[in-house]
Amino acid sequence: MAIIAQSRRMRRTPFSDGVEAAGVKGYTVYNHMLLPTVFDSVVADYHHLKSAVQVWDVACERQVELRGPDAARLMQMLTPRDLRGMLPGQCYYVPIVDETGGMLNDPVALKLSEDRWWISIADSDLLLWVKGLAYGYRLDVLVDEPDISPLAVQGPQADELMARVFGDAVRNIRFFRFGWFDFQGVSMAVARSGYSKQGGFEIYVDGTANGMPLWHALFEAGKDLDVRAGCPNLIERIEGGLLSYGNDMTRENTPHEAGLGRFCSTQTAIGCVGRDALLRVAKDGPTQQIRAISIAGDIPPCDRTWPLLANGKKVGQITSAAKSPDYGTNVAIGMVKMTHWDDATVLDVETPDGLRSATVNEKFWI
Ligand code: THG
Repeated sequence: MAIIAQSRRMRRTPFSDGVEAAGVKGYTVYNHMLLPTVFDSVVADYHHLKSAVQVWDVACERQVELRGPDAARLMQMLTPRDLRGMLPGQCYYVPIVDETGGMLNDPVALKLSEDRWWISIADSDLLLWVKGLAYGYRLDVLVDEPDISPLAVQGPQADELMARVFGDAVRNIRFFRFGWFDFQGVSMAVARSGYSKQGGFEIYVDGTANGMPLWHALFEAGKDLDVRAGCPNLIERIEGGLLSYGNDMTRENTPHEAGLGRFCSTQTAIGCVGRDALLRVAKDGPTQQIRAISIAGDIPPCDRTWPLLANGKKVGQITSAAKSPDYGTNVAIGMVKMTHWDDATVLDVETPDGLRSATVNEKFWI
């Protein structure tokens, strides 16, 4: 592919200078912002992520902030996950749906207080939908995108590196919880979360100007830990079953089809705009659903959907795929019709390079 042009619409991040100095080799665009995809090679990055610690510029995980007396009400309008038990300091993975039950995003929500929330969004313009609801329902809430940029620290040595910069108390942060930690006089939310299964943290860096000082502090503190710049890794996230909105599911899919039924409590999520639609489809259950799939042989990069076939008839599609060094096969994510979604079902997949054998392989994600 030819080089993609740089411009203001493709926003840089507070960490872009550090990312470039670290030798970034590829980018994607996510929420109209640069997101690194490779530093050394995807395979070398993968092995390093699983054995050391990486600092990731995930500023493209933009925050939609809700502030005001109606913030909690608006938040519940967005998601079929029941938020009544959620406490300040918690993060929830929340499917966001429209009035048809179609997925608009799959963010992490942070409850800062009853009347202040951050929605850490995946790649869709959720701000517009949220602003529209707030305006249309005349809610008493401010909706905007604050100058907050997540920086992830991921990998087996993440606790050690974070403790050196923020103090030993970060070790006590529990999974999907956050606390407030000081960096050079600025208080920042630090959560135990991140788009990998290797463990780690996300620092919600407050203020563009604080980005590079924190970047440098992490690299200075982690020299002997072999800390490197990294990024969400395609292979590792497929192995771990972490979904990518826009790739693995879109507005065409319900949360149940996306395998996110466990994050829905539609019956009690009173006020969710997609509630009626989801109650209807949740009753019988989905007729297609996301599955882990292994693919034999050599495959090209997956830059489009690949049809899944049974006896030549389409029964689904592959939405993400990559060769896994540790699993010794190509790992993939696909949407499969219920007639063919049972574990160990063997199908054909039509890649741009020809037919390959594909097997539904539930054990990847267990
Ligand atoms: N962190 C933050 N914001 C984000 C992401 C993130 N915004 C964009 C994108 N990632 C949103 N998508 C996901 C997908 C998966 C997870 C988080 C965000 C995730 N899932 C865990 C899992 O499935 O194992 C845990 C879910 C749970 O148990 O609650 O972490 O990564 N800030």
